[in-house]
Amino acid sequence: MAEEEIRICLLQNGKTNFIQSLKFKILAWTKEKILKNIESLMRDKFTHPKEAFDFYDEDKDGFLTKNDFKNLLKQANVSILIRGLVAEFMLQSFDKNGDGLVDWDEFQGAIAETEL
Ligand SMILES: [Ca+2]
Ligand SMILES: [Ca+2]
Repeated sequence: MAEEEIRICLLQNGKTNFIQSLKFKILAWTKEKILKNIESLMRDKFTHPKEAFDFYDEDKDGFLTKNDFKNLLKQANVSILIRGLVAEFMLQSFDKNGDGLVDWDEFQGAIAETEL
């Protein structure tokens, strides 16, 4: 899904439906494109996923936050228009114990699932 389609989606839907619909489109789009962008980012920049994890864990407390994911998405060239929603989605899908943070085990597990 192209950014243009997201904009059209924004225009076509009323305010009530729009977040829901946008989220749905992003879910479909995420797996296709964003993960590919992240995959190439990881390949270009890091030799091991742990390196990536440590890099984005800016305060080195062993957890990634929503902001850390936003930084990652920024470097993966994800548009600022959808970065917040995608970061939220990534956080929710990576965070297995629901504490709102992603630790190394959760990160590693999510990466294994997506075959990055
Ligand atoms: Ca941290
Ligand atoms: Ca967690």
